[in-house]
Amino acid sequence: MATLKEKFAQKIGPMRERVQRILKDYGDLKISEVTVAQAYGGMRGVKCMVWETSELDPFEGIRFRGFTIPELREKLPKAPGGEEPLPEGIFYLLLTGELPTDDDVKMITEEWQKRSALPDYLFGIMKAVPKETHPMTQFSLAILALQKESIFAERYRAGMHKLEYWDPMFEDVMNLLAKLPLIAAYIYRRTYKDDVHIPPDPSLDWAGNFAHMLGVEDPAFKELMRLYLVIHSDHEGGNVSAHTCHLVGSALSDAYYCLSAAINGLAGPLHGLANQEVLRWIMDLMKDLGGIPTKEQLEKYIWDTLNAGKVVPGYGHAVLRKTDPRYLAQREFALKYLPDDPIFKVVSLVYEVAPDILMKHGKAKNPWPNVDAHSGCLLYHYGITEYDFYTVFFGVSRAIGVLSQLIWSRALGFPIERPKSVTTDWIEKTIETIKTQQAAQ
Ligand code: CMX
Repeated sequence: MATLKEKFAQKIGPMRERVQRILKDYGDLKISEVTVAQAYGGMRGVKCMVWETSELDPFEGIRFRGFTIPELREKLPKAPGGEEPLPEGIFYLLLTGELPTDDDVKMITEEWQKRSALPDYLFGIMKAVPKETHPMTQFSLAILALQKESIFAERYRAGMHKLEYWDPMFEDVMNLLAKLPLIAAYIYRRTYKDDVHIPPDPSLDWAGNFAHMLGVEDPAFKELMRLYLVIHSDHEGGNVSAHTCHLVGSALSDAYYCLSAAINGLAGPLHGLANQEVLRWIMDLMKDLGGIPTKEQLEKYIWDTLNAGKVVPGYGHAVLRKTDPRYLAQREFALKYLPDDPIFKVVSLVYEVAPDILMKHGKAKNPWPNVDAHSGCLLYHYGITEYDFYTVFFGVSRAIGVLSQLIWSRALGFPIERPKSVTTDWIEKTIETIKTQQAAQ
């Protein structure tokens, strides 16, 4: 049976030819135009990047290599006795475009176990960081500290042909993904559990072992981890973490630099950090209102949030225009495993009340919940009550998507990214020139 690397290598040649043919025959075809509002407004909707691993439709939500989340939950291999898909499977799918077999997934689990040991010097570096440092900062630092392990950087220094770039990138990505659950669990236990650590269990899959090392042994939490780490893995290329990874990688920075940078972007409250903000907002709300609120109380609370010039965390999206299917998958999980959880009840009540209010408020283009509106309540239910850690889960998962694309970007020889920026002076002059031309017609 072909290994994942052999399987991937077979895909490179035909894909390179496909892209070269498109560029030769249609390189000048326009697929997007940019308005002044887009230049000032975060480049929303400008099609100017290629991302192979997933695609986001505003109304349908995410498809991973063409598969929706319900399809993945059905078709990807599961742990023995489990019902949720294994993250090893989504990595295989994102990288190769094909659904893996049970054996393919088992091979990745074994491979990641072999590569998972953390070097001693990393613990020395981590111990020097104050425990109160935000877990996302610790996570980014740890990834960056491992950069000296980069095989890509070493081979580049030694002199490597461009066509080989993907090979050491693949090795770096495998090594890094293998280590992320250990790094994350180490940060969690060091920060919140008196620095008492739990050794990995080699009989478990990647996500199950992560749950075990965190110290939560409930089998349902292992299932949650599998689902969570699959659904957060990729959300096409334009979001801050994915685009950051892509941009940094385009300078031929190795996977350690790229992922550390992506994690820094994910740590923003308008992106991944929203998951901790949601739980903080809900806990404050329950404290202020003395438990599960009535609809009227909640409506007032949401209006108060908006009138204070703050966002309702977990709601809205730059691309989506309906409820995020990642929210719905987590809601389904909650309905099955924790229907009576009080925080889940509040999350459900917010879902009933907030969209109408956001529509009346009239600002957010999308009044529906995103992935972050739900994840915290599930983690809290299983005892992960430290919200500041929540975005680290997102980061472990997001690494799967952005690093799969990074290997493809090197395999396809994507060049350094360098869009053109303009000044407000230039925009004003351009407006004047266009107005003069129009008047002369
Ligand atoms: N609550 C209040 N106001 C909101 C809002 C929300 N949830 N979502 C958008 N708005 C506001 C924006 O702040 C903006 O206001 P201004 O015109 O005063 O600047 C206006 O509505 C228009 O924004 P938009 O075009 O609808 O949204 P953007 O594409 O600019 O931003 C996002 C998208 C996600 C940053 C925004 O909806 C938001 O801040 N949501 C809350 C934070 C959040 O949940 N982020 C997580 C997103 C998912 C992820 O990446 O993890």
